[in-house]
Amino acid sequence: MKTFFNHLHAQHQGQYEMFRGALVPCHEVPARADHVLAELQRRKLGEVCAPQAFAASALTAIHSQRYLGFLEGAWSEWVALDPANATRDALPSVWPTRSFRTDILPDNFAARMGLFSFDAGSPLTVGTWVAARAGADCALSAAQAVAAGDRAAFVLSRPPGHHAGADFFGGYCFLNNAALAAQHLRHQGMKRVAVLDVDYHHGNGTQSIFYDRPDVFFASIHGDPRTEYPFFLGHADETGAGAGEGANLNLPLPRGTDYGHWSDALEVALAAIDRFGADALVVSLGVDTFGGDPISGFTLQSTDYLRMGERLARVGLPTVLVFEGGYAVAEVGVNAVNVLQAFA
Ligand code: OKP
Ligand code: ZN
Repeated sequence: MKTFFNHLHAQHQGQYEMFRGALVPCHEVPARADHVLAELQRRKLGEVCAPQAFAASALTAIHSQRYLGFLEGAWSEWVALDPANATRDALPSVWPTRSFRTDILPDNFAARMGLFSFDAGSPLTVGTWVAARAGADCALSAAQAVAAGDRAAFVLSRPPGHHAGADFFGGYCFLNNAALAAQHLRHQGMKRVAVLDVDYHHGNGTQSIFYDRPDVFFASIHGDPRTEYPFFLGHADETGAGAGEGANLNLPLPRGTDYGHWSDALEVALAAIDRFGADALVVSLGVDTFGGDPISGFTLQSTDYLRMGERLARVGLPTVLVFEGGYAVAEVGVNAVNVLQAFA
């Protein structure tokens, strides 16, 4: 299995995120991807490939033009406000909630940060655009390889993507790599694509992007949003809208869930994907379901990721696996690569 990787991921290096009234060090750090890469190389699993450079049209297939324009220019705007900002991360602090207008783009930079985001935990830094753009190229390149006949490909990118919507960032995510891969598979002729999100957190961005579409099925197994981030989406009664009715499946589980119960939900998701009749599969592969994860609540063990990979391979579909969460930094390489090794 090829891995698509670009060292530019490390250009996105947030310093702090807002947590309980304080700025605390970021969980989403460059070392995460470096550990996965090192473990892949240690086990000599497949070839590590640089991505192709895709045109902007591949991004506008998923994200709005005004959001992409904002993201690309955000750092220069931030520094133009005050040269001292060059040493600080940009974080939003004001949002247009219910009753506010989002159709008029404010001139004020802080206002636009809020318009295009949903939390204060996702710092925008000098290298955010470059890293996210290179990550998107990794996702598109993996989809390209799979559309051309590869059995599977792995996207080793950061920042992660599944919380990012058509026109917003949040949850450490800026460009939705899984959605870009799914859309590219569609563009390359796959008629029906399923996205399976196994990250601990509900993939609200991916769900919202495909919610009214009948050609992309979204299934997610995650911590119950009543108690877990991102809180405001991911309930079991969200089944799709309009032409997409029936093409969305959420399987929220309580904190403390172990692999035995988690894998029961996986069987439910895979049966639904089978009924949908997908031609290809995109897996949002977060390994923050690990018992040692510092921000999550399931109790999967490292060997469970071998069982997960083996089961995903048995689906038998051409598959793009996209790296998402996983914040137990010392274990993230072993856990992610266990999935890949068992899959292969
Ligand atoms: C991103 B991905 C923890 C607050 C939660 C956001 C979590 C984003 C997870 N102190 N912050 O789904 O792994
Ligand atoms: Zn997560």
